[in-house]
Amino acid sequence: MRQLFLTCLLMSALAVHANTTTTKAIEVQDKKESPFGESSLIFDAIDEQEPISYDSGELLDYFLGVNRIQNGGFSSLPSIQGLSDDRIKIKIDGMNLISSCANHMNAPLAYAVSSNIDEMSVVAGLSSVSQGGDNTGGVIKIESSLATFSSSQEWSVDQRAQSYFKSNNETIGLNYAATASNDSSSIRYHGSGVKGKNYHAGGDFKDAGQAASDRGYLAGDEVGSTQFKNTSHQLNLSKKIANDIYDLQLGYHHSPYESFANQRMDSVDNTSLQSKFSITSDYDWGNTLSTFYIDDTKHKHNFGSDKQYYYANGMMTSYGMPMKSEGKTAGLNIDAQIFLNDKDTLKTGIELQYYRLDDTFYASPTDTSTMMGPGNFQNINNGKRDRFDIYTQLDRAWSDEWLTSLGIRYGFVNMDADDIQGYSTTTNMMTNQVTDSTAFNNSDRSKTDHNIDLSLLAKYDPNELSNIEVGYTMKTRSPNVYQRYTWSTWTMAANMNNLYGDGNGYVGNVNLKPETAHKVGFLYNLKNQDKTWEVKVNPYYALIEDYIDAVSINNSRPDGFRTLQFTNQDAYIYGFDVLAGADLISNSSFGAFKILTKINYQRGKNKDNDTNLYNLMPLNAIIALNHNYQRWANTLSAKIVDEKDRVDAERLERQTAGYTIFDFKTSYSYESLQIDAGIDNILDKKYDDPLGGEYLGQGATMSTGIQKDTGTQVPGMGRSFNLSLTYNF
Ligand SMILES: [Cu+2]
Repeated sequence: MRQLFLTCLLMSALAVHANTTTTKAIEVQDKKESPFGESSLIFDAIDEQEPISYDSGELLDYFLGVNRIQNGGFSSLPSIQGLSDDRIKIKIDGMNLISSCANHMNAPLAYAVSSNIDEMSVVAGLSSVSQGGDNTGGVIKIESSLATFSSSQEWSVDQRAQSYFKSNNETIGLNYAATASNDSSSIRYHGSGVKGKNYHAGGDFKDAGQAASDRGYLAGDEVGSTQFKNTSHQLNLSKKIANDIYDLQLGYHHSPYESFANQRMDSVDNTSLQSKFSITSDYDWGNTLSTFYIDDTKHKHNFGSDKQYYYANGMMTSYGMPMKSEGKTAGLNIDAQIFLNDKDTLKTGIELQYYRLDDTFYASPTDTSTMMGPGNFQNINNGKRDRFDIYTQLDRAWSDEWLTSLGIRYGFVNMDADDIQGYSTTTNMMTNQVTDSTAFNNSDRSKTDHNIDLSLLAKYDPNELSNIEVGYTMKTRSPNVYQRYTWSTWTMAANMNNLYGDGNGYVGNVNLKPETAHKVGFLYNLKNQDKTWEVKVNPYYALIEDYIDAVSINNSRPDGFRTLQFTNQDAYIYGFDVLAGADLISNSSFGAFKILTKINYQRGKNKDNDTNLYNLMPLNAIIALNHNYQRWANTLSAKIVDEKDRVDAERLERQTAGYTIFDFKTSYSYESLQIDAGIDNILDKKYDDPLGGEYLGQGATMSTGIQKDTGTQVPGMGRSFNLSLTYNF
């Protein structure tokens, strides 16, 4: 029901009101809605979710200012106004999850199952310090477990079962949710499973043939390494006692495989165990939310079924390249909102986070040389990133027209990593392992950052029909463990450390500093008298000091790719986002028609090396025509994307051509049954995905077996017929 998304986008303020009945937190926030808080969009658990989606990142496409970087089948990386990946804080049920993989295969959205999302909000413009620290790009909040209690002491049970099918990659998904509740207790379970094959582009983008010398056949339009399988279970036990709601959440996520078309390796087993305990308290004087969470992730990496597995090369013989990363995260957040008087709300809180990471490349048991043996290669040994944050923010309603929000946050980040070793401790063997590891082990790796965030926001609301929001924020983020502590300049090892999907190799830098984004923005909302049309315009400019970018340290690799090292440089990003909607026909005998548009433009430059920033979406627009008639809803939409000709020369980013794709969706509900159907990419357009990265989905991907000059961008998905059936009982 995409039309509901788009409608909500334009009615976000109204949507907040409309949903207050089910969500206590929103009810309170709504009394003093902060500037820029309005870019959020709320949708109800069952009625307004995207039914045919296994990647919750797809839901983000419809938020103002957001683009999605495809990353595997179900773990996409959001990009908000040009900043992406872990520059964005993604909070799922209050948990700040960290990706424990050298390619960010288990990015946080991998754990947010679309059918299990109650509420999603994006602060795309300027985020106040109370929204979260340790980010420079914005905040995405996902709630999957909002406790709902019935009005009587009698227990009642709600169940929902859904299945869906997507023709292009033969995806089959099933999910089931059950909630048993009375007026003070709630037990909720959600389980899901999804499995998809490789997807097909809108036409041939490479020659058909064997995926690799020891692998099967791929058609010319088949995008290698895009198959996936994922299961997830979540249980919530909630209890309301007086003014408090206690919630215990247990989650288990397991993916036996998820292949990556833009990485040299694939995920061959990812298991995450998550638990969370939260207390939400609501009083006359304000409210508090305390969340304690633990995440334990075990991730295995190897060559999936389309990448060469057997390497025999002189002395070196190896079967696969087993790698394992293990991440442990524990955190405590306490946030309070205190109504000081009718004008002032004080928001204050603390955040503690503990994180450990081990990332190991196992010795190849059949490798008799010292290239991939005899010992294990320690990519990260006991990496540490611990944080402590404290913030305070004052939101003040000066009058009915003026609202301001002033906040400051201090973040303490302590990072470290233990000594490492390569496969061999005695010989470089053309890999530089001994030289690099000795230099790393002799370096001072314990780093402490003191990060300051500021938010100064104002909203002028002269009448019901227009308002203006304006502000400045300073946001600081320390590097992640991979950016600071990966150490090997050896092409093969560096290739394995790639957070960007560009095919290059990356080397960490222990002397990296935190990056600080200074952003100014302006948001103008305008409606006409009878509210039949609405426009939102959001221009912005961000100057990022010590932007964590990379410079080439090896321009002469035989495959034409590069090996780069992380470094701090200065950068800026500017752009604008526009959202507009109008009722075309309100109430005819054929129903109501509405037109909606989202326009997104951004440019970014690295000032030090005078290149464009990597992975910025070119100018793009979505235009959608919605039709609603009784229980029937339809949307026909066009996504128009300009050519990408401003690219990052340092990373050899590819240019991509412009394209337009059309989608159609229809939804009909009858009693407890809901049927959704649609066609994605109706014209089966073949196009290069501007944010798709380098195609590494097949072949000898390990070292230098793929040539940059004969390569290509990962193409987008061709036509797909989709169907979903949802049954509520
Ligand atoms: Cu991985």
